[in-house]
Amino acid sequence: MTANLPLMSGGQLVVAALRAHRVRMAFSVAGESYLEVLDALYDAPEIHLVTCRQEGGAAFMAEAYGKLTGEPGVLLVTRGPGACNASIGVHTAFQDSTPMIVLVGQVARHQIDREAFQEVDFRKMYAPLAKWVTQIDLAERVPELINQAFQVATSGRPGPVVLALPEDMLRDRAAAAVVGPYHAVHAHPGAANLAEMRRLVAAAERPIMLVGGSGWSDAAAVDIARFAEANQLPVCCSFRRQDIVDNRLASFVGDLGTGAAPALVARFKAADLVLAVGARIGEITSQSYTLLGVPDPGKTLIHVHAAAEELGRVFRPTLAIQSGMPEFAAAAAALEPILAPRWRGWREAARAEYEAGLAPSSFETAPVLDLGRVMSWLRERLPDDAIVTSDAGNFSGWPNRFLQYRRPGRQLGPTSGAMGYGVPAAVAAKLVHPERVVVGFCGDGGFMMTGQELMTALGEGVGPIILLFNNAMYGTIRMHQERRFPGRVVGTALKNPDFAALAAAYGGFGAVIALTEEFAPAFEAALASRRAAIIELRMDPEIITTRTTLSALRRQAEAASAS
Ligand SMILES: Cc1ncc(C[n+]2csc(CCOP(=O)(O)OP(=O)(O)O)c2C)c(N)n1
Ligand SMILES: [Mg+2]
Repeated sequence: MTANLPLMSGGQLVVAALRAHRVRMAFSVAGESYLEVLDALYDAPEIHLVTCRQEGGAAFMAEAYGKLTGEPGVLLVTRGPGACNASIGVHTAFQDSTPMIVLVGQVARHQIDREAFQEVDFRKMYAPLAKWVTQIDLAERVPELINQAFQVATSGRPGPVVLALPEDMLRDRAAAAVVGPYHAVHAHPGAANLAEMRRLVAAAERPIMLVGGSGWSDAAAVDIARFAEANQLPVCCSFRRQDIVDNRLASFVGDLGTGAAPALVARFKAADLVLAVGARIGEITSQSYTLLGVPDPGKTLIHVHAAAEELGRVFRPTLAIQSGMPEFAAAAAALEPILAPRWRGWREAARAEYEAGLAPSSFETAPVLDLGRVMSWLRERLPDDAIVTSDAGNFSGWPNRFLQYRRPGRQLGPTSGAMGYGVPAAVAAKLVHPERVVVGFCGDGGFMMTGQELMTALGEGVGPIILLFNNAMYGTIRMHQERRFPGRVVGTALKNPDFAALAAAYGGFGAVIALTEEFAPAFEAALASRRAAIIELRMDPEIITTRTTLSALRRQAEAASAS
């Protein structure tokens, strides 16, 4: 079978397999452990190799690539140190159900288990962080195992797959047939499932849909919205999955993230039926498992998920449907709508609450930089296909509450809550779609974790715009401190560099704004510069969330401890 095949090195076989699986872009920090792969990439100009500055940033870029395109993000890193740095992005891909392929250099096979230079047993290290980990010990098995990696990463519930590549295996030569491209495998909903779902929904008084998770194509997003609209069902979305249903539709009623609107939380609790599609209904979305009982949800739960293992894992559903999102959404859109549903008023009230929440909250002292007004301006200004990325932190409440997401625009945020995501994700998004507006939201804390990847954007000639919310603190943790230990601030205050000067030092565009009316011109100038940009928003540090202040939290905590 291999008689007519050319002899190739293990490294060449790796790159041939990536080509066969139609990989167009890969993110890397170089290492001597995988020189053969790098050298083979020299001869594969159709794979755009992005040279990053730290593996954590590179891994976030690969994760964001996977989230954005639905195709696995490919990451190349060196053994111990590279793999350790990369682990935050692998964990994020795991929690966020994002397809990803991680190629890690490894020590030579005959040195394994001596604790050779930078040696790590990746099967052990990545066991709880990845969907699958293996080591390719024979060059002739490279095509087989890379094919398996792509299948596993993309099928069912997507996730990261780690492949360790011993350096001497990469030098071995073998003749092996390269296979590809992969075909992701997803279940379809059965006719009986759909009929039962329709029957349960029709019997409800106060139903609510929850959409979330990964695997949503633009077409699936359109289909699920069509189903919701046809049946007048209110739809909310899970944490950082706000781009599945067009937020401007009458069906959309808000998001169940960290800053979920209290009215939506109350409404979800009052619902008698939940139709959860794609969401795992994790800790954040379920508001620390308070929205549904565990394991008995206490109401009718129809749970649709791509992975059989997720169904009945935490909540025991009335009806479980294993299905991919496009497959389910198309089938749901084709169902006969439920006519004159009883819940029309319920849906309208939920929508009215969501719309009321778009009006900025008022604070005791009106801030000179009114972030609610800034976000309202941005909501109107951003094109339909804009890509918004987000880091983790309290500042993310501003875009989450006030922007309106829709396809083909996207929201790319770490449901893992990993700080450092915002900049690398914006760089990756701009590399994939250089023609689109890409805006990355970061706090001052998160920015300083991976902000150097802005240089990667400048090196590549692409210009994401970073909105840096500077409150000179790890604000989220300060908020928790004020609630639990009022007035006792420790470990959360930050001294920061001059961010606009930092942007300029990289060769990018930098601006600082302190007043509401300065934002629009700064944003337009950043766009016009076409360079990677930082717009620092000098926040009033008192304003700790979109709804409350630090002093108010402290007063509440002190009053609670006094009573
Ligand atoms: C990598 C990582 N480290 C630590 C945390 C814990 N953490 C969550 S939010 C936060 C502070 C975020 O600060 P900043 O980026 O300035 O945003 P802010 O909350 O001030 O808006 C921290 C330390 C985390 N989520 N991720
Ligand atoms: Mg901060």
